[in-house]
Amino acid sequence: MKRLLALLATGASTVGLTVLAGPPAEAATGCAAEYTITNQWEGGFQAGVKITNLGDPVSGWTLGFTLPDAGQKVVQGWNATWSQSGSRVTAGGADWNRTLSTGASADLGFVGSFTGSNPAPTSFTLNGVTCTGSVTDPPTDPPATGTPTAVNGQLHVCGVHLCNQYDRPVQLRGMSTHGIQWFGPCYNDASLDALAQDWKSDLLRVAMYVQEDGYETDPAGFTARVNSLVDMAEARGMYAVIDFHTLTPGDPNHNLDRAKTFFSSVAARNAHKKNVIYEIANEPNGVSWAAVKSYAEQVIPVIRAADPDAVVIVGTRGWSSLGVSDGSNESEVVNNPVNATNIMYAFHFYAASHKDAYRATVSRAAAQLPLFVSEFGTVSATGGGAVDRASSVAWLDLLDRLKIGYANWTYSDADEGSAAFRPGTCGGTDYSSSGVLTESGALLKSRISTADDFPTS
Ligand code: IDC
Repeated sequence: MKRLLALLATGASTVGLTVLAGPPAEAATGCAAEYTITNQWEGGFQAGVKITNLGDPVSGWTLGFTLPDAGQKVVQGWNATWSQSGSRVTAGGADWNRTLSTGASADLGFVGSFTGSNPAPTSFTLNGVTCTGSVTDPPTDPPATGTPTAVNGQLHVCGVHLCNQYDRPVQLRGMSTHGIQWFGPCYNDASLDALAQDWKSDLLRVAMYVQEDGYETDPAGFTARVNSLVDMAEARGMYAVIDFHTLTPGDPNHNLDRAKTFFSSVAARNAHKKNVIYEIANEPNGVSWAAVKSYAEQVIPVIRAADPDAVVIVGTRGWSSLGVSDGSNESEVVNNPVNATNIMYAFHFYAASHKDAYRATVSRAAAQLPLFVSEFGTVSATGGGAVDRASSVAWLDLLDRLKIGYANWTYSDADEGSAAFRPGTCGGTDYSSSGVLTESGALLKSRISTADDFPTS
């Protein structure tokens, strides 16, 4: 699948539909549609449609458009219920995107076939009203002074929150890479531009696996790659979470020497930067909290010696569940915290697997411990399966309310439900159009790209 799409990823074109007249003054209806061909190959193509509601809020919608050539057919679509009758295509809003407030957008996509030519669709309608609106050009890039790092500067922990240079709590919202040993091609200038500018992401988490063909196979090479991603995030005003992605084996002490070597190097190299956060152990598992704490108390001083003021995130027992996935809870940390300052504790969840009991834990623990959700998925803990929309939204609402920062697994085109991009995306150059997003990607982009409200005094 991946290879096929990569081969076919040529000839992308964009057709923005902009029509002159607005809706009649008395009618509170209106819409704009943007159509993008993401990939095209002999007889087939993949396209995205972004619809924007320019009228009053709607609680349900049907998009219509006409495929001008008789040979054009929608084969399979996503993020809506698709059908075609003759040349007219209809897409009905799905459960999760059928409510559109004024100015809100939905990203849909489909794979189509064609026999002759493949012209852009015409006659877009939303709930029967012709889409005559034009979406104002995307806002110009925020000035350098307005990026997340420019506004917030060096971060530190204050009470249970992450605070900015004005000593005020901030919530950072962003994305995690997949394993950089596998998905290196996904992290380049174009994809990080999209992350910073289109997604308005505050952070990039750099997941450097230690095992599974990761760091242990080439320490110098992986250290260099991490540093270059830190620089790329910095250049775009994003924070970088350097994730020492221990997973199997679950005892971080197995990698203690490697951690000391790695962190002494990256901390010295990046000490003068303001955008770096260190995450010292992704997901301890099959190991006691005491063992994790002992590991943390040996690795943190190594970081502090080189980079005294950076925030450090400590993984927790039971795959960073604060112990819950091992039958425990946050009290083991509250009663026996890591002996260090300026640290946060990791909490990870996968929305289809971890629900109310885990949310209750976070609600309780957030009053006592500085928490950072350095990884979560919208799907099951396998990283695959369907997006659990209701649980994901409940989680994101909770994190927003508690001002807990997060990074979503993954900003990649892995062939699994947690990936933000459709397979094959990283073989091309388009990371921005609707057509490249998965359901999970569309959800996260819509959540992360809303305006930040970083306090500046
Ligand atoms: C998964 C990837 C999958 C890969 C596997 C390898 O999604 O493609 O084959 O790792 O170990 C985690 C881990 C994270 C997992 C993810 C999904 O931090 O490495 O990624 N997950 O299983 N914790 C809970 C879920």
